[in-house]
Amino acid sequence: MPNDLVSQAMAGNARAIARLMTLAERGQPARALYGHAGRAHIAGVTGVPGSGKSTLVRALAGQARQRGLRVGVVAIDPSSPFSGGAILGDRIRMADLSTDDGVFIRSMASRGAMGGLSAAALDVVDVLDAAGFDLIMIETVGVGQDEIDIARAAHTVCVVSAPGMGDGVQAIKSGILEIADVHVVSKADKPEAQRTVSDLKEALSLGEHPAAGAWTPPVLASSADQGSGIGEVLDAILAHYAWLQSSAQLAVRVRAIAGRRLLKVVEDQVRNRLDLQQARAGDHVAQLVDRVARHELHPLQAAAEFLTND
Ligand SMILES: Nc1nc2c(ncn2[C@@H]2O[C@H](COP(=O)(O)OP(=O)(O)O)[C@@H](O)[C@H]2O)c(=O)[nH]1
Ligand SMILES: [Mg+2]
Repeated sequence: MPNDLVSQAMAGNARAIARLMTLAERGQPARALYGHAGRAHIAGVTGVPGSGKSTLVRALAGQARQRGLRVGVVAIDPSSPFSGGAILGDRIRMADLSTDDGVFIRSMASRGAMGGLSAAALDVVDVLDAAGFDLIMIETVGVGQDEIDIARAAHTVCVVSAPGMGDGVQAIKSGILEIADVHVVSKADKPEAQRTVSDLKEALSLGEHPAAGAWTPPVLASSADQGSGIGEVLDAILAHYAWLQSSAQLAVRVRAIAGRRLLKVVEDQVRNRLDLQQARAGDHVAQLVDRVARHELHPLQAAAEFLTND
């Protein structure tokens, strides 16, 4: 059955795509799908809540469609669902996006994903990837380890900073500045935007300088309200991917992402096994815990026993 769904999804069937996403969210990704994923360009869009991520992603999706790209969006931000409204200042309206089969938008709740949020989110992205979408954007807040892990699983990370959200640049405080391949100052129609651009550039100039031949993350300003700068942001996202490909860094990054993804799944599984079994008194894990508590076993010895015998 899942194999039928996979071939239907690969043929572009939206219901099959949605069904496979639901399975992925439940911690039951269709394994047959994975071998067909790995072709899309995945871009993470992150920043603090309210920084304008959803609005930017929507505008970028419209822009990418105009360029003929098939676009997938996975939004892990239940506070701003992708429904209704127009992309102000843009010729493409939301209604056009929602009836366009070259765009697939999925919102995911950030809580309740079985088997861990980041595993589920990446399995959902795989569905769009296998279904042949060219550019897949993941919107995720840049607060919390799970969310940051998801952003870092993208080939290109775009960090959004909004002007006028208190002093300084929020991305600096939340520690996500260094994962950016592209910086976007959103809401450039606001008078404080220029200040945010210069603060951000200053903060970046204080950090480590990219080595020769390395990618230098650009700082771009965009206004979804005025429709300005959106094309430039998309250009930068695509240029970053082109740079990854031409510099052979793509394989390096893909391997690093795969390693982190595997580690996360192993961690989730170990944690689940420990949790599940601790519920039952007297079982092997509970006994190991008791023996560690009584100082009969060092935690290293108990861990070795757990990993080999459980
Ligand atoms: N002035 C202005 N407001 C914007 C712009 N983009 C988004 N906003 C507003 O900022 C708020 C948060 O936007 P949203 O995209 O939901 O942010 P998210 O929480 O990061 O996804 C909303 O009230 C938007 O209308 C923009 O380009 N200019
Ligand atoms: Mg949002």
